[in-house]
Amino acid sequence: MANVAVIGAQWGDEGKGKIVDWLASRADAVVRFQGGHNAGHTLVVGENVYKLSLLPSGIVTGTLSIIGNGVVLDPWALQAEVEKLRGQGVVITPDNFAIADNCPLILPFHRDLDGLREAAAGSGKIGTTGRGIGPAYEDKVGRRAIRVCDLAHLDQLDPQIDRLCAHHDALRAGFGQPPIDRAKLLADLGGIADFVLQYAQPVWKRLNQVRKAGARILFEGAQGVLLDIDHGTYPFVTSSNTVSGTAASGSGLGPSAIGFVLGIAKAYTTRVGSGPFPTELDDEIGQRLGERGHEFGTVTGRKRRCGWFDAVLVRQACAVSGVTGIALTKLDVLDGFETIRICTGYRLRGQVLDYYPSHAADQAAVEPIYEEMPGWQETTAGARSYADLPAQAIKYIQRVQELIETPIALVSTSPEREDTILIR
Ligand code: 2SA
Ligand code: MG
Repeated sequence: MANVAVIGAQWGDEGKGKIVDWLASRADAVVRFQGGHNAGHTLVVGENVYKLSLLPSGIVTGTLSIIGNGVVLDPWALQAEVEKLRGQGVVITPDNFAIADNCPLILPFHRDLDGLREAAAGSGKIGTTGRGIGPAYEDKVGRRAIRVCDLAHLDQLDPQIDRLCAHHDALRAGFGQPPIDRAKLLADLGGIADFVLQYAQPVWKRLNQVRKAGARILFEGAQGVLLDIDHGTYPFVTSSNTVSGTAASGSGLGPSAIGFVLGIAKAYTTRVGSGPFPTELDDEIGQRLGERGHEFGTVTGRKRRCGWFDAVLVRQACAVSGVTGIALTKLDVLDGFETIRICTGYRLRGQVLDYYPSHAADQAAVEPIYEEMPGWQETTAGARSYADLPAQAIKYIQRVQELIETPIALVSTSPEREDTILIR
């Protein structure tokens, strides 16, 4: 098996957790390379349900799990997640878990700022997860971040804290907030340092070593291509690059390490937070998709917006992310519909588009052009082979494949690990 990068091909929540878990059992190392604890990956293994937001999914199977430099790490959220999983019997030690020592930290004032900005934005809010992701990436790019390796040198942190305070105290004052409490920040960092440092190392080195030794590496993306800071529905995006290329820069392995890019797409579309969504259904069909698909955020419990499959968006996501094959998930949610629609193009001010334009106003204004197909009345839930699927479901999969110009490699028919159809 080649090294696989798994990325979301829509707005996140495509069911990456299940597919990553399925692949993790065949991998020797699993790496998170972007995002932070804004991700929500649900793994269902037999009777047990594991909800992960920061730890790589391989942790549940005991596979070497690595948080790469491209992630932003909230050390307190990490500690809470490690404790929660240990409570579920998961073993987490420096043998099976490592954190990049050049990974930037999410600090309490990042979370505050995320919340203050969203509250002040009113109807213009992004609908973030409120985890401080954006402000932490801003500090990384602004060269002010405190990184994991700094926790080993807290006595040398003064100049960095000066820079952070100069930047953040001004912002905080604008929201009527007191300046950062330096003593408390240092004490908090001192309190968490040992916990984080036991796992910290130059993971690029470990990854290159295991790669040379022939290990199969799985890169676990979070969110989805349409939330990518460059290619997504800007400004309604997350603050990292979610495309497959980030698997290289966010882990310390070059692009040659990625053999197969597996894009995950739901058989319909969902989105949480604000921003354009051409095929959104504000009617009882949307409601039905949400209920049947249990469309609520793993991390925040937010209700997800639902709509028909948008082949234009997924085709574009596959193109910009170099997707080799797609895993189509939650097919069973479409069971029992009289007819099913697929968006094949857009209409914008009298013109027909075969791609999603970049400008926010155009993204909001496009009207979907639909193709209609008969649905199927049989249940596909739990199907484990192509032969188990109704003819109309197979036609739907084949039509989607044609429209997205990318092979469908897997179809998932329930949250259960083994309810997966391998197509090629
Ligand atoms: P942020 O917090 O700065 O990354 O938010 C910016 C936008 O990115 C969206 N976003 C997500 N969309 C779907 N799923 C995400 N992860 C969790 C999950 C979400 C949850 O998998 O269930 O529990 O609500 C995720 N993370 C970020 C977010 O909605 C904003 O549109
Ligand atoms: Mg999710």
